Amino acid sequence: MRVDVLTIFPEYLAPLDLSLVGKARSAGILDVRVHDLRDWTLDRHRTVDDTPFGGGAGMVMRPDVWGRALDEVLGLERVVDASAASVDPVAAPARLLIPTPSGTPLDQRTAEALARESHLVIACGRYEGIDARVAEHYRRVADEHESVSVSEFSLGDYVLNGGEVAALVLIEAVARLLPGVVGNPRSLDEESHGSSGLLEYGVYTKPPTWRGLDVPEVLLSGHHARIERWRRDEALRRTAERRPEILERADPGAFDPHDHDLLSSWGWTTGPGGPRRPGEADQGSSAG
Ligand code: JEE
Repeated sequence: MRVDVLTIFPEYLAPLDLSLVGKARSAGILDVRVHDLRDWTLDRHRTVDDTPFGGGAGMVMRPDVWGRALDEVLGLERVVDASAASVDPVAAPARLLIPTPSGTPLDQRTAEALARESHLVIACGRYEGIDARVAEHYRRVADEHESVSVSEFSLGDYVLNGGEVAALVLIEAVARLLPGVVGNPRSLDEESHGSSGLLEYGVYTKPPTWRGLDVPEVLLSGHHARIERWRRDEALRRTAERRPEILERADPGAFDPHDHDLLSSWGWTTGPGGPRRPGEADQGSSAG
């Protein structure tokens, strides 16, 4: 997989040389190239930003600089040449990914989809973000040529100073899914089979007693079925406490009778519509 990152702070991406991502890169599974956006400026001061139309605080990144950079990195100059010569577009479409606080939250499903792509381009903005016409333009290019697709994504509901951390997060989430990257090939399999969308149960190792805290006895018992049930209970308990919306959106058929008993003991109601948390008014689906 090829990943291009465009940023005014290339050194911010230095962690990509380390650990898992670094190994994937040396193994030739992942080819990450970090580009300095200022290489596509034309003025003596290498300007990438300007004041916002309509007023307001801060600066906005200019679309002309981003356009020159993205056309080149997305290989769009080549695509125009190809269509002029009536030759089939060359490679699979590149995916243009734009981190922004107003994007769709990144999730595992998206990471899995991106891991099947051959070329990602991540456009890291700074200041108050990138002129909105950049995403709009490349969406139009996508509609006309199918040589690119555009996704604006977010890491969550908090404000960062730029898209670089989001690029690091996205690359790590995707890189660990690439075939041949994870040392233990069973671990990804267990990841997709084990969870069922619930939060993970707690994990323990030696010593069996540490600072007065014991590893749950069932985990030392060697009784496989009881261990599996305990882990399921723990996953349910954590999910109910920390992320109740996950249980409420889950497939109602995903819960066994023991799950129902547990949820009831915590004050949840379990009906044909799936689990409902305690103290929540019925949101109802009928118009009345
Ligand atoms: C990309 C620039 C900084 C700061 C103003 C803030 C007003 C942009 N989950 C995520 N949080 N933040 C980002 C992210 C931040 C970025 C850029 C991603 C490029 N910035 C910036 C302030 C503002 N707005 C929200 O309320 C409205 C805009 C991100 C991701 N991914």
